[in-house]
Amino acid sequence: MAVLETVVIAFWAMIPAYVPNNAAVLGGGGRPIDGGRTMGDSRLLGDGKTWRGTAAGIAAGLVLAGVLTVLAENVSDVLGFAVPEFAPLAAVGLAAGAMLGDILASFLKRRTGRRRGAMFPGLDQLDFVVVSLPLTALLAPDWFREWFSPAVILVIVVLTPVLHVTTNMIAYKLGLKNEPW
Ligand code: CTP
Ligand code: K
Ligand code: MG
Repeated sequence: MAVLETVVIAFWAMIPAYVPNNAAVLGGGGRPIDGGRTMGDSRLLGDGKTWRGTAAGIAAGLVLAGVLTVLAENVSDVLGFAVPEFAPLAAVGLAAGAMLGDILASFLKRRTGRRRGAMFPGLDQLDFVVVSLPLTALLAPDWFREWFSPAVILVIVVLTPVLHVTTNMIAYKLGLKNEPW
């Protein structure tokens, strides 16, 4: 498989997992998921993980998966190779998995003494990949096998931190996010 093809498929397939994080920033606020509960000296998750942000994130990921599915055939024609349409369960795995990964990361941050907004290099950039890929493999195994070759997964692991750092820096400069990570 050509390098460009691998990169395009990796990026396309991961859009429904990339968008939820940014949508959660825009849609966040209101009641925190942990309801203010603590574990030990720290909040269970913290005020940065809200029901509204999570719902906005998952909804945005599902909408994007739908839009890409409508576009897939035409884009494939133009590119000369196939990009994926999203099976419904694949879309759910990617979008919900991304939000779940982000929530689990906050749980780990609180357990390791990090306050809301503190950075955790590595985890911040890959938390949503670590959960969205296995969840998608579980919910839509055939779809996952068809599109997520080892090469595509490798590109995702390399490309995701770069994209994450870039988009969060932009969101910070625009005043949408409190920290640039
Ligand atoms: N957000 C939300 N719900 C989520 C994820 C994010 O409401 N499930 C919103 C919150 O307003 C959050 C912002 O998006 O402050 C930025 O997200 P993130 O960087 O993940 O949260 P932090 O505030 O940095 O908190 P944490 O330290 O727990 O990651
Ligand atoms: K995060
Ligand atoms: Mg943060």
